[in-house]
Amino acid sequence: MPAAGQTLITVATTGAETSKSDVPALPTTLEELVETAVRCEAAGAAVIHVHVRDHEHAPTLDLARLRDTVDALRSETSMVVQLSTGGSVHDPLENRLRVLQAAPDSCSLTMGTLNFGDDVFSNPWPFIVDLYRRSQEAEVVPEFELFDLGQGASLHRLLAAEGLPYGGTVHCDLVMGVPGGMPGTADTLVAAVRALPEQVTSWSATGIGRAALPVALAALSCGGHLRVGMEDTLTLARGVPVAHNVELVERAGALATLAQRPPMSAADARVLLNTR
Ligand code: KMH
Ligand code: ZN
Repeated sequence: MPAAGQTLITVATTGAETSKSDVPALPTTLEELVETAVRCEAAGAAVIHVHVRDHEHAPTLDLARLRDTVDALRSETSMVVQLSTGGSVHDPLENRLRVLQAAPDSCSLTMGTLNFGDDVFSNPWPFIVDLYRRSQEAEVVPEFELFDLGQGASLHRLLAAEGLPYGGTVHCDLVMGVPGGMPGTADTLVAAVRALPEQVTSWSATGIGRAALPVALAALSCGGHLRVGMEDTLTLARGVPVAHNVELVERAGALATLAQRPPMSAADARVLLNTR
């Protein structure tokens, strides 16, 4: 079993929102993604949250690319491979359901619709239930993404109606600071953690942009785990761009170590999340 005093670090390397032309350091090719994964695992990341890009660096849910990505990450790292089912705000729901066919270890599963900057990130209830049932059938461990307090209430409803996920553990990630979602403050984090269903066995938190550090520090103080990466944060400080995802993982690892909860290995993350 992973020691209780260890921190799961997830790296969300790429996302779907930032363009390669704006941020050339964003890993968008398979080679860049694998290089990033190897360095981030060595720096303490145990889970990789993956969005795939096409040959023009645009977000895609192409199944062959997803499969190739899962295969490459499995062969070059030991990390838990988590595919995004959120995709981009423009992806049709049916394409997002198909992500499970790429057989990742884990998938993200967002617990409600929200304004997402100037866009809408659509997650209607029937889609959530459909995706959840498919994750149970496909034996893929979901990570429940909660962008606001109401989505925590929806998780209560889902677990009560549909039972536990594949593997029997329940892991959530609080995504804080999206314009349209809950703010990235310590007060909000404490309220969100208090409102989690009793079935939750572990949780992490993510602060978008400027919320990255306050959320990481609050999460560590409350016994939570961390998600960091260029999907969520493109600067280390005002005017200091992130040159490589590993910088964010190293910073998270240093904070966790300072808090006397050093990063856990990928093997321990597999036990914590009960992935295959
Ligand atoms: N790209 C956002 C619309 C997830 O990966 O599941 C959704 C997102 C969440 O990134
Ligand atoms: Zn994502």
